[in-house]
Amino acid sequence: MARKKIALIGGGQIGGIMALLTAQKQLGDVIMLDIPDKEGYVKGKMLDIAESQSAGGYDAKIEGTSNYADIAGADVVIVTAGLPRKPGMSRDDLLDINVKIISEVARNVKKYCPGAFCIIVTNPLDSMVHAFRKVTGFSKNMVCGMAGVLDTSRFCSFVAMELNVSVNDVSALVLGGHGPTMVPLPRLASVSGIPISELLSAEKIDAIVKRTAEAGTEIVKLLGNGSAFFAPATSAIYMAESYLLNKKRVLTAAAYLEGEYDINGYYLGVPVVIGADGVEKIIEVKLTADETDKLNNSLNAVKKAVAEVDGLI
Ligand code: A3D
Repeated sequence: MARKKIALIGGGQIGGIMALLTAQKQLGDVIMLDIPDKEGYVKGKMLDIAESQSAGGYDAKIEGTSNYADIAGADVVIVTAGLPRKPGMSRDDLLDINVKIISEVARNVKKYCPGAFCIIVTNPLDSMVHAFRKVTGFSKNMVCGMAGVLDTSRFCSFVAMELNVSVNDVSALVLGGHGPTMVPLPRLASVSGIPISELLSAEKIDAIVKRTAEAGTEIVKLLGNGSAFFAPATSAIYMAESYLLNKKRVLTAAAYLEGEYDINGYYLGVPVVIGADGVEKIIEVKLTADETDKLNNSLNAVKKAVAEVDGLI
């Protein structure tokens, strides 16, 4: 059986970690693509990972390129091509430049790997997924965005840190667009089945909700240059793994809504099942009136960005 092929478009911080994780998890062969100016850089980066394999005990073909023909036939495409934030920037400040990059990437993915499951990571996330699908015309189950896995993972980490318990016992759900309007749902968060409201005060929970919504900005400030990459890379590979191994994990992704949550024609973070058919199902959680208001507020922010994108492509 031929090994699966994973194409990573964008060979920067997130791309590098994703390549290493893909190799270590033995998900398939990796081809990393970046712009011609960075061809040597990505070739070197991938050769470095290839040379780690004997010592690391994993085995795959790992290569860098700037030639789109080399991604032909990829089973999964993960896109991080574009600019990351600098301190003081919002994700929406990246829209003008990143929409051009995403459009070019989308045209090439459509040409060379029309059957791929595509996970977009480039910010501003929800509108970039919209742009990618608009240009490719791929079916909605094969195009989604990574943000909810990361936002949920951050929420779970903060709960675990506060309670001094294993993060593996914390379960949570964060909906909405990937930005300050995201909607963590503390009502549904638990530690081994125990609602967090039984373990933490309302003030503490409120602080965790706020920290989650600002978690990306917290890292941007601390790093001083660029944005988070370990957790985003891990989150995107979590999604790719669920597709490649038909795991049917229930996770939050930016998925295309056609009536679910009373939303039509937009990508937004909602719980989905990812398996061999891509986004196989969107799960509709019954929300309270307050949660619905917050989700609609988040949708309005996404709508604004999507309108801008539609004016540009
Ligand atoms: P960075 O390390 O700068 O890597 C981006 C790479 O994209 C660079 O190597 C560029 O050369 C490359 N690139 C630029 N233009 C093109 C092009 N036309 N074709 C191919 N490659 C190109 O950034 P990063 O890896 O830290 O972040 C990548 C993106 O992910 C940024 O837009 C971030 O804002 C975004 N991001 C999203 C999340 C989410 O949760 C959604 C989290 C963190 C970062």
